[in-house]
Amino acid sequence: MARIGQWAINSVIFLGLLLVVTSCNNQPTESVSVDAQPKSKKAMFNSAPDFNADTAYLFVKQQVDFGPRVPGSKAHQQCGEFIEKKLRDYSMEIITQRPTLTTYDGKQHRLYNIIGVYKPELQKRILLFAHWDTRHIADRDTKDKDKPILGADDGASGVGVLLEIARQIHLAQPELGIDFFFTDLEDYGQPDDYSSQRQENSWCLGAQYWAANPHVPGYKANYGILLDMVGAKNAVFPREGTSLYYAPDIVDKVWRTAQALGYGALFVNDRSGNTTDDHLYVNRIANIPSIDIVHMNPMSGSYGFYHHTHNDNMDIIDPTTLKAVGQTVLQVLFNELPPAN
Ligand code: AHN
Ligand code: ZN
Repeated sequence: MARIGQWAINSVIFLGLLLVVTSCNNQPTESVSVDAQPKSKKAMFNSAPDFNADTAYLFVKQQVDFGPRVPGSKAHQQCGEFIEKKLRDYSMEIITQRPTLTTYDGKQHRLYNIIGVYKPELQKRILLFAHWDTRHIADRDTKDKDKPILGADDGASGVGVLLEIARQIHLAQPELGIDFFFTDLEDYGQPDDYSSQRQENSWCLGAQYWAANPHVPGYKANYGILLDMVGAKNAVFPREGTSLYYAPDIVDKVWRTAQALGYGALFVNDRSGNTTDDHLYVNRIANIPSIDIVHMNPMSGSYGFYHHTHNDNMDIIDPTTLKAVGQTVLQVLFNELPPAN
């Protein structure tokens, strides 16, 4: 009896609340017209720090100055130490992964994955990643096809943007978990004209390893954002197919943010085909919904003219592009914080 009595009281309270809620909603003309008004940037966004494109550009140049960062080379080792040093400067916890892996050509390479962890104690986490190794051959060039490329865009640009974001995060100290993952052995994939049997999974070895062996057992992030070739002059970033398949809402969030910031000329609504990039394995193996901001021609489906050629040097890097990408990602991060009104 007492139970039923309590139930009746609860029901009355519940119905009462329902009435209050309904009656609040029953002032449609006013509330709808307020909601329908275009939201200003201030209303939509928390304030985010100003991404410094000159610093990001310097970080790109500093990597390129080491020379091609081909796994196993001295420049590769030096660049890995450079990334670790920066993360240490920004007080990140650093974890490296260094198993020996076999590439498509039968060679053994010691992987050098680098993860910088910001606020490891927080549950809510965003994963930011970019590959830092550069391709061992210029297989899309017409000359010196067997020589390694500088990878100013394909490698250094994504890392440069992430390091500048890490610097800004260290300065602003937002209450949000962020993992900066610098993947290795992304670009040592099998060339198109390679004689032996086609190996679909010969690319992205560092990301594949991490996805199966995360730096923290049972690691989870709310979502991931991959940056690949984010520094070229006149870059365009279509909504990429693999990203749309696994994480359409994240694509939407990031592209809308970019467009609201005024970067709609770069972050276009056109879709591209599916790319095999580090995010594929983070989605498929680690089950973390992840997107790729990657410079591709949405019509032809091809990457920039410089892709995997010796033209991928500092001449094609434009700080304007680094700014658009870096500011967008910073804004997305700060929008994850409670509104600061
Ligand atoms: C392939 O070329 C198979 N995937 C593109 C991933 C990549 C290479 N991104 C930069 N370089
Ligand atoms: Zn590449």
